[in-house]
Amino acid sequence: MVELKDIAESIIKGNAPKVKELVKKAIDEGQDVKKVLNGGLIAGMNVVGEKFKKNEFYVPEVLIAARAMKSGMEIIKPILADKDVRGLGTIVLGTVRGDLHDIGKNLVGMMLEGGGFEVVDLGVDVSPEKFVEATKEKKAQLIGLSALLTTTMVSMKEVVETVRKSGLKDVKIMIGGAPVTQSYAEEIGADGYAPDAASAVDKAKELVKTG
Ligand code: B1M
Repeated sequence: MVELKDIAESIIKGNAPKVKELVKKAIDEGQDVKKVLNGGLIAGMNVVGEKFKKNEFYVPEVLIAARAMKSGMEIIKPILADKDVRGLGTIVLGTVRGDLHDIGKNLVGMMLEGGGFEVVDLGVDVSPEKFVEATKEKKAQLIGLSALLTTTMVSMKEVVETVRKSGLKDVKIMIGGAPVTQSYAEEIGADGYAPDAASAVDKAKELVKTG
């Protein structure tokens, strides 16, 4: 029987082939997919995040761990889709104009997908108009904005204003990123804020429910 802590450990070590092997084995053994996701992949990634915060890990380790997580997600995603635990809603996600940081945004996207959302990732340096366009085209219920620079946080305000003016009425906007806070979300009229990728999934679920 595969131990979920071994999957987490392989994520922390950034061992993508091992993660893939263990996840596949756990699923073949009949272990619950959501438990493998939460207790293995996400648990491992949470430790990586903590280590990064404490300066025990640097960017290369985070990237390697994220790649290992992705290799596990590749196995889990189609099963989650089969089980119809996806379909919670569609979220258009991107890093705002002027900002090229995407590691955190990518993690948020992966967690949201794992949590049951359809994610339309627009990448980095995304203009307010592009967010509006994609939201209309994909009929998304949510927009997720990421910013890592104090100088690009203002772009979030522009997105909120452009979305509100665009006629998109029931779309909720969630924001996040290292310099972003709950009070900033309130200040610019965003509907929600999440401090990390795991909370982003909870917040997205909450926003879709109240929508
Ligand atoms: Co840049 N950078 N960087 N950088 N960089 C920071 C952010 C900085 C704090 C470093 C420092 O000075 N100490 C600083 C910002 C200072 C400030 O504004 N207060 C900074 C700077 C100044 C810059 C440049 C201006 C440097 C220069 O060129 N002079 C430049 C700007 C380029 C640009 O964007 N226009 C720049 C460039 C870069 C690289 C390209 C080299 C690289 C980015 C590579 C990439 O992303 N592909 C980079 C990196 C890697 C960093 C640091 C080291 C790490 C950021 C990261 O990936 N964190 C960062 C310093 C640091 O944070 N210690 C730094 C890991 C990631 C998992 O965390 O992104 O916070 P994070 O995401 C978290 C949460 O914030 C949250 O969930 C994630 C997972 O838990 N979250 C959301 C994020 N988005 C969310 C969205 C949500 C909800 C939650 O809802 C939608």
